[in-house]
Amino acid sequence: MNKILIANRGEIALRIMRSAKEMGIKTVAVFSEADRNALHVRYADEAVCIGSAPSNQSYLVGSKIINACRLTGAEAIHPGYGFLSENPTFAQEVKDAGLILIGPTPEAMEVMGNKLSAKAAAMKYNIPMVPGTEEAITNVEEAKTRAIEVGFPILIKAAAGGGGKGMRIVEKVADFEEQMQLAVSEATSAFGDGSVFIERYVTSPRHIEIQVLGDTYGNIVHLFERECSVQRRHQKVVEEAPSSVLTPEIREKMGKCAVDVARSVSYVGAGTVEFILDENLDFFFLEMNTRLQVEHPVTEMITGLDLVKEQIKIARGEVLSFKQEDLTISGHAMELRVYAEDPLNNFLPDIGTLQTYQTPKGYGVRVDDGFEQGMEIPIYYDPMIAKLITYGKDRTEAIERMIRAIEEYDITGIQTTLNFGKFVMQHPAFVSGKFDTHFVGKYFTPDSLKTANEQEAMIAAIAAVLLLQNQKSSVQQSASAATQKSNWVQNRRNV
Ligand code: MV4
Repeated sequence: MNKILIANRGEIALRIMRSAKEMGIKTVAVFSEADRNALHVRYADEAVCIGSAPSNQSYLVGSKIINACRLTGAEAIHPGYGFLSENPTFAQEVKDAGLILIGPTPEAMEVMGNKLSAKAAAMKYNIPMVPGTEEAITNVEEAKTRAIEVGFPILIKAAAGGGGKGMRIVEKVADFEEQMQLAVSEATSAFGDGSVFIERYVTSPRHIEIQVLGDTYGNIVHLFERECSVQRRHQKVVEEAPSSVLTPEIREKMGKCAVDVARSVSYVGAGTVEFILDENLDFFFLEMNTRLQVEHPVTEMITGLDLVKEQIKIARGEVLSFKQEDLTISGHAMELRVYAEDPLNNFLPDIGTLQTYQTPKGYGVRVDDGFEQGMEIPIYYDPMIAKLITYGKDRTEAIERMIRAIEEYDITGIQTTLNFGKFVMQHPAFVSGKFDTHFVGKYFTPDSLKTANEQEAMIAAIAAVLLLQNQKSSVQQSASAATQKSNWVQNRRNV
């Protein structure tokens, strides 16, 4: 493999190119007209424009990407995450064109792309699953009977859905019919497939996922878990590895289950098996994501592996160079997704120019981003600006380092979720490790950010007064120090 094309943009395109470069592999970028000056275009050895800004005219058009391979002689495609990464039709087209997709087979994507077929495949291995229906239900009366058997509250899920799309919680029998009809029509319009099924609703779960790697010889290992419970409307905000609640025993059991789920579709490449964990620490398989995930860096930090390199080696037909027993967890990693969104305004995307953009540096800090100072955040794509990742000897150090890194990060021109991230890192529930998927809804209001800012301002004011009292001989000087201090607080407000 001498040259690969990266069918993506932003931070993940750069992330992939960096590993390819270290392996001596040439890279080809594709870009839309909105990304002409983007960093991933400059970083690549070659770049091909594949269309106008909207992704359905560029990054989502498989034929344009395959043509760009022909044009440049790239032999393989890395799809990153999002866009075409989990599209079995594209995976098949790549194969048919005589190219290599750095990822799983179209068949594995197809099975795992539907929650019901994913559960059916996993069933062969006795994987724990939430009680519910094993097939799509269409008859409302029959569905209601099953719901009563399963027990309320229940969750109606769209088979074709994913990442929380097309889910409906039903608290009591009386609401069932209406909710089911809504779920079916929602699923039909969103996915062109109205199939829905029922599960008992686990009310306060933690969202824990296991990273797996499989080679083309049937060797499959897991790379431990990532805790992703801090999310807002199914958008993950903070991820960490390892999870603070898993015991070594549960970790081993969950890891084995994840490997079995992967085995059920002869999984090749990097994938993620998603579980929920209830208050009794019982876990249940939910779905499998057949791509490299956004939050993969936390796994890299605690295992010392480069997941992109592993993906490329697997695609080249190499045997995994380690066994399960060779893998251990070392230290703790945190990731904060930095979005161009305003936490004080219901997380509305905030577009504009990065007037100041200075990333944090130093020991244990990693920033995966795709922008630099002076660039504009395009409106056409995901509003994620960067991933701020910290690593420490333990969870406390990773958190302390994250707070330090957030304070060092300097972004002006747009509102970001950095201060929201600091709120999370300082929250007693997060610090103690006692939280679930309801963390944000339960604890966050815009006032929690204002309060933090006001407290900082108050401390600065008290410090200024003390300074004045203690330095009576140089009143003039102290007053100016107080002003400076309050300016400093002012400037920190949006950091
Ligand atoms: C669940 C669940 C509770 N019970 N299934 C969300 C993402 C998708 N992969 C599946 N998800 C969930 N499935 C059962 N049977 C809880 C979630 C869930 C969630 C649900 C509502 C609101 C926020 C959530 C955040 C994470 C997971």
